[in-house]
Amino acid sequence: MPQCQKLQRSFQRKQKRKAKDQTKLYNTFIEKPKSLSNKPTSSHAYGIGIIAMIVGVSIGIGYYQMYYLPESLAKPKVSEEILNPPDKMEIKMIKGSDSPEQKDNFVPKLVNIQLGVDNRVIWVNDDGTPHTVTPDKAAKDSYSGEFGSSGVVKAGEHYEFLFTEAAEIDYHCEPHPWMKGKVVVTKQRF
Ligand SMILES: [Cu+2]
Repeated sequence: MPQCQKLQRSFQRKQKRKAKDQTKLYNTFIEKPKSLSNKPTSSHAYGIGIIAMIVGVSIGIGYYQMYYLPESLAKPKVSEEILNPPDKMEIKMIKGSDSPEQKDNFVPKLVNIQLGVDNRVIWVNDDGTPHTVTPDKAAKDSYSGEFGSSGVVKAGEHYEFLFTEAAEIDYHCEPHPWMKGKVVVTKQRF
């Protein structure tokens, strides 16, 4: 009989263990939906990521539109009569300008021009040597940009600049610093 009891107890222990294992197994199945229900938190984090990205992109676009675009594209509104003045001013780099002995080079040396009248200025190289039109100190027109020839103006060629605002510019020729001139731009007098 005690043998029988022993067997019974061992059987009961086994049964208990089995039940325990089953609940464990059951719990892992129960756990699964739990871990699935964790998904919303991860998709929540995903959502935050997307929002952060959208905010970042719109800040970028805002910056582009507010600061970058106006810098690069916005040209000031210039009246039609200034964009297409009826007259132009011609300045000649006369023959022999490359000689420091020669008094005249940029002719006329001083020009007074008026916006809406003759604010288009053309430097014509009538000399046999290349020259430049270089401002003594950097000068910029808000519409036309930096003033001055980029590189040399070869013999027979010209440099043109449209002034759209009042300015006073002293300029010279880079290879021949004795060649000097001045442009004074004023608003139209009525
Ligand atoms: Cu020169």
